[in-house]
Amino acid sequence: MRKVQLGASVLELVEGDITQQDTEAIVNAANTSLLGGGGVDGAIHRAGGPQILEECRKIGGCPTGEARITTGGRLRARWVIHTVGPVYRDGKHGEAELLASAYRNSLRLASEQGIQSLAFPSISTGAYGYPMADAARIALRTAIEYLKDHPEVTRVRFVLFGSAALRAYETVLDELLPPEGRRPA
Ligand code: AR6
Repeated sequence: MRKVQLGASVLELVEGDITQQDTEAIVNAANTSLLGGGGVDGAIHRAGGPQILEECRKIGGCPTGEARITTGGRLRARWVIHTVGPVYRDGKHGEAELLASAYRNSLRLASEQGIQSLAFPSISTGAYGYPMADAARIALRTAIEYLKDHPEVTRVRFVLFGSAALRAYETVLDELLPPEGRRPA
């Protein structure tokens, strides 16, 4: 668990289940069809109920690196931001830029919709095979950069599945923002 203050905003790392978060929005690690799948995607549709899928059908898909929004159905979160991370091949097929875009476009959508708090899973690090430490670096760097210029987003939480994932994100955060000189939230 880590909590750091970045200007007017808070960045949090927690271990847990994305479907249980009380942020205004949660982010789904979807695929380009937006029609559901396993992992985070399956868990969100199961917990949120059929309304989310119905809205996704109307949207009609989402290219890799972009993001779309639906309501949260029965979830605690009012909104679900669906984004599509890259399938990891060898790191030489634009994966890093696409993963950064997935985070950035999700954050932009939150700003546009007046959503102040959102929770991300670790996009692309399950079925899509992105190495955890590399993905954590991109996720955290992109969120920190965004929050510098966007005080309207007051809370970004990364919800990591399992203690190994949490540790990977904590290690990267400590590299990017060394604890000495950091302002505790
Ligand atoms: N809460 C938080 N994190 C979770 C949860 C959960 N409930 N369940 C799994 N994780 P994945 P991807 C972690 O596979 O790699 C789907 O079929 C998991 O340990 O959900 O972007 C979609 O439809 C991993 O670290 O997403 C796509 O086809 C991370 O979340 C494809 O998988 C992401 O794992 C997307 O693959």
